[in-house]
Amino acid sequence: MEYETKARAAAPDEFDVPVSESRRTFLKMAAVTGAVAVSARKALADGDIGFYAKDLSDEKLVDMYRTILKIRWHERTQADQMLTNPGYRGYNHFYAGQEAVATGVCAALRNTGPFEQIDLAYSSHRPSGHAIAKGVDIPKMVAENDFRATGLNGGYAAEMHLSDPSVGFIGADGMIGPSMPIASGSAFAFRARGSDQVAVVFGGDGTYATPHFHSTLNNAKLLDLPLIYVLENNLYHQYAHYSYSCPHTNIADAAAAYGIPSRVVDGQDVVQVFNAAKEAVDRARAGGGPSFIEAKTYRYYNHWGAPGATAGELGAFGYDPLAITSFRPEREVRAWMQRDPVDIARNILVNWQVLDETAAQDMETEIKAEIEQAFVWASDQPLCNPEDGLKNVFADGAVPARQFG
Ligand SMILES: Cc1ncc(C[n+]2csc(CCOP(=O)(O)OP(=O)(O)O)c2C)c(N)n1
Ligand SMILES: [Mg+2]
Repeated sequence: MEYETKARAAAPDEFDVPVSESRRTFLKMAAVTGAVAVSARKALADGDIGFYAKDLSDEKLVDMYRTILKIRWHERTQADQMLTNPGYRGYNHFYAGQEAVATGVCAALRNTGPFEQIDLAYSSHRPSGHAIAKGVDIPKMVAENDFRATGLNGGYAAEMHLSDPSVGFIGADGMIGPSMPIASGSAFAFRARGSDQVAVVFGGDGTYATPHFHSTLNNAKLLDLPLIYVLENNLYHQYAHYSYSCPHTNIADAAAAYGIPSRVVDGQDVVQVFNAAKEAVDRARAGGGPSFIEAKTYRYYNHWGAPGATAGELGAFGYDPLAITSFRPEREVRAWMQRDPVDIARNILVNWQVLDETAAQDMETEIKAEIEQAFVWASDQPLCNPEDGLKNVFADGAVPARQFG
């Protein structure tokens, strides 16, 4: 079939893994009979986007599902801590509901190896999902978010300044916009050095209204940078619908003004996100310049923290005391929760005979326990010293001038 030839021709060695004959036959038959998962059909129907996920090994697919579960249980466990443990200092801009975006994008990146070879991800003020998907050490991240000295960044960064260069997670950013030009700086360095690395930047629908959005896209195209802008459109910035600050229904339409190819994907479906990310990564590595991906998604909690949430339950409903009014209808939250990224990923893997329901359930139980253990470990760790707060802000001594070379 046409799409299969295309996908195979474009698949580099790292993804061109042997697929068991039975699953390959199953996928072919499923595609022919139309019985393939709805998401996969939609990805094909969307145009010429490659159906790359079908070429992934079972291990890689299961790994993606596990990543989604890790992000989900990190969010839920932390929300419960915030709701029930008065001694807990941590906070978060929760990512629950958006897990398939970070997972699908980072699954298409090179996340292990020497720093000079791995791809870099720049995050936003909502970083925990991006960090987990890029491969940070979860217990250390949990400790960091609670200002513990043994945390990822010594307890001085916490949620909005998390970073872990060892896995190419360059960092969260509390400001809306600046991470885009900084990420394009990395992409520029890759080009200047002749490296095939790729820089990805995650930003929300709110970034459209910043100057950084427009200048970054313009320069990325003019310089043909290996930059992928992943715009997570979760409909709201803080408490305002994105239509208040953006004239486009699909923000991806704005990329065309800068001559950048774009895709709009269902951000609840990890397969669709992966397919789009893989296409963009291939383009960037081959010197084809930047790409823009808009993932339609939704956050289950309120903008910040856990107001409106109940311990033990997923999501926050109704009035957010930090907002002036109830900014989104409860029915909208519940409708999006019907298209849950965890359920969608599990159903695809079960449909593809990669996992059965029991194995999927066991996996979830195991990951939930792992995350709980991470919080228990972190709660025993020493706190950082407030008097050392300015350490690591300025370099010690003189810094020699350096030219690119
Ligand atoms: C330059 C700047 N202006 C305002 C803020 C306050 N602020 C924090 S998050 C946010 C909304 C971001 O919305 P969006 O980009 O859609 O991301 P989401 O929170 O939906 O993930 C704003 C305005 C900020 N952090 N930085
Ligand atoms: Mg938003």
